[in-house]
Amino acid sequence: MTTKTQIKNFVIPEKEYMYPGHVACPGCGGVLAMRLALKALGNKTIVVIPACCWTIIDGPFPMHSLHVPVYHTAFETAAIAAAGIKTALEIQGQKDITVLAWAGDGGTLDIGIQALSGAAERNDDIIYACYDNEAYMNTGIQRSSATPKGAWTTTTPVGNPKGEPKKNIAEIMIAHRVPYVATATLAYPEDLVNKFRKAQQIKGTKFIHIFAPCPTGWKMAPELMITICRLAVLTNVFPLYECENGIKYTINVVPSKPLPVAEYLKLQGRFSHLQESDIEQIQKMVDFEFNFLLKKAQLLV
Ligand SMILES: Cc1ncc(C[n+]2csc(CCOP(=O)(O)OP(=O)(O)O)c2C)c(N)n1
Ligand code: SF4
Repeated sequence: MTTKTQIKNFVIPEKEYMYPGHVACPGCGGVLAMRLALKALGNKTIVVIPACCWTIIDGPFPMHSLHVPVYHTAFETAAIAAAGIKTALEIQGQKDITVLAWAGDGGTLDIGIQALSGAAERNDDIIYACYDNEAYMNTGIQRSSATPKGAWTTTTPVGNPKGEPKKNIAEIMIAHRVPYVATATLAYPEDLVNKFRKAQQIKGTKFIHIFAPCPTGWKMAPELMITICRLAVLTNVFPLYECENGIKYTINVVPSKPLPVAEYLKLQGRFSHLQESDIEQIQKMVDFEFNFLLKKAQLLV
């Protein structure tokens, strides 16, 4: 296992490929995620967006907030549409264009998973990024398979919160043995930019899972977005790591003394109904998953 906590002398690229004037809610994690991803990838990028908040955020046609071409596609088709575009570009001899599929957690972990799995099995040459806000936000905060156990959503109301744990999409993609899978979040922007740059250099299917809070759906103060991203990492709720070819793990941040999960939960109204015993149960689950990740990462030292 290798770990790294800092990327020395790394500067976030100044050039912007996203304009102000988009129509996201204040403090939307998905917006900063796209802004950073494009800073990493540059203007020779085509973005494929299925139905999700980003369909709206980009702006009503013919206006749009990105400085690169965008192809809007159906909810379940991000991976296959991106793969088709990449293949067509290659047939035309345009080999230097990155095709980025950019989908929410519903479009990835639920409805898009079969197209994504197909692309991964064929090792289609795309970057697939899932900005994960842990629910179907665009249609009104319904639970998805990325919603964590215990969270309030409009379909898992207080009194009947979600009983199932969050689906582990990074590990599902790692099991496909694709060349590159990584997790990222906005409180570690150098790490996020670095991972997109690395993915761009690798041929085949690359998958990046971005933890991207939604202040509206999480009932949290918009200005806490970065704080919550950092707490997710420092409590081990959302570990930052990479896996190459399904076997070589690198954990990017290993907190020497992880913070209690309660620190992360208490800032979000979607967890305000939880009892002490629920929080203890979540803490146990988080500890188990992080130890399991550490063990997997130690398998091939
Ligand atoms: C086949 C199909 N079913 C349902 C919808 C309605 N729909 C549009 S966006 C959306 C939610 C997307 O959720 P997610 O992928 O998590 O992205 P977010 O909105 O959270 O950014 C749904 C259910 C659709 N467009 N197509
Ligand atoms: S509902 Fe959430 S994910 Fe959608 S634009 Fe607003 S903050 Fe972003």
